[in-house]
Amino acid sequence: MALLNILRYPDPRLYKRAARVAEIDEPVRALVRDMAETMYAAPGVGLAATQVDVHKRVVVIDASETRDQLLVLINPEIVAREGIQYCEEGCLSVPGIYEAVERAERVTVHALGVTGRPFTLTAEKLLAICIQHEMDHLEGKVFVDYLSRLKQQRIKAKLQKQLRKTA
Ligand code: GNR
Ligand code: NI
Repeated sequence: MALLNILRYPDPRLYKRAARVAEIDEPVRALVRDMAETMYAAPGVGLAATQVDVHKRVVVIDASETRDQLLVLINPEIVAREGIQYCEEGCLSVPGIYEAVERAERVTVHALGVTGRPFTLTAEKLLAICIQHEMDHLEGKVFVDYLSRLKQQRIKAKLQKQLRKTA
């Protein structure tokens, strides 16, 4: 097991589109294990492979309060969306920034689990938000991209300042 390095906004690698997983082999299973470990350690509610510079359609999520409900989504597709909700979102790639984003209230997602078994899940509340947030990462999209250009500039400046302090 290993903790993976999480890319930080505005790293250009966060803008790469992830490719579908052709086969769930041992390297993919190892990636899932390392991503789960990295998400729990962060701690975060979800993590997309894009954030650890692996451009494959792999997501891990745990939106439970007890942190024992790991959800693995490989090649996820949203097949239905309904309603609107707003949430103050954060992102492990954009540390310390929280901004309201509009999302669908309910989504139905079709994906493969880590064993390769296909499943369909309908989610709402935080889980629905997280599924949409992680699937955006796979498309090379970060929640900051939904904000005004002024806010995007301010966030970039703030993160650059943080980076200089820790360098
Ligand atoms: O840990 C996370 N919390 C969170 C809170 C509100 C909306 C979305 C998220 S996802 C985020 C982890 C992350 O960056 N996943 O890509
Ligand atoms: Ni994120």
